[in-house]
Amino acid sequence: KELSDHTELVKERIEQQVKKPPMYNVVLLNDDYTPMDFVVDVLCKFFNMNSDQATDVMLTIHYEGKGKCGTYTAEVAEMKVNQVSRYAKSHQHPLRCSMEQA
Ligand code: NFA
Repeated sequence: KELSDHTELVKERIEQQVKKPPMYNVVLLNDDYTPMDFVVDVLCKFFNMNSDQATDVMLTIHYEGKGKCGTYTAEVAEMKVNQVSRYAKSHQHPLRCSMEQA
C-alpha cells in the first residue's frame, strides 16, 4: 500500500512537470485614431508577421473590434503587451494591447 501511495505521488509530480503552462492570446483593440499603417507596422515588428498577414489581422481588428496577434506563455505575453503599449504611446497613438487566457 505504501509503495502504491508513493507511486501515485511520483506520478503526480511527473504529471505536473510535464503539464503545459497556461497560454495567453495577445490581442489588439480597435480605436478610431491609430493609423492602419501603424497597426500593420506593430504586427510585423512585434508579432513577426509578413505584410499580408499583418494587413489581414489589422482589418479583422478594424471591423470586429479586436483581433488575436499571437499565443504565448504569461511572461512572454506580458512582455509583448508592455512593448506594444510603450511603442504606441511613444508614437502618440491610443492603440491598446491586452492578453486573455487562450
Ligand atoms: N480603426 C483605425 C482607423 O480606421 C485602424 C485601426 C485598426 C486601429 C486596428 C486600431 C487597430 N484608422
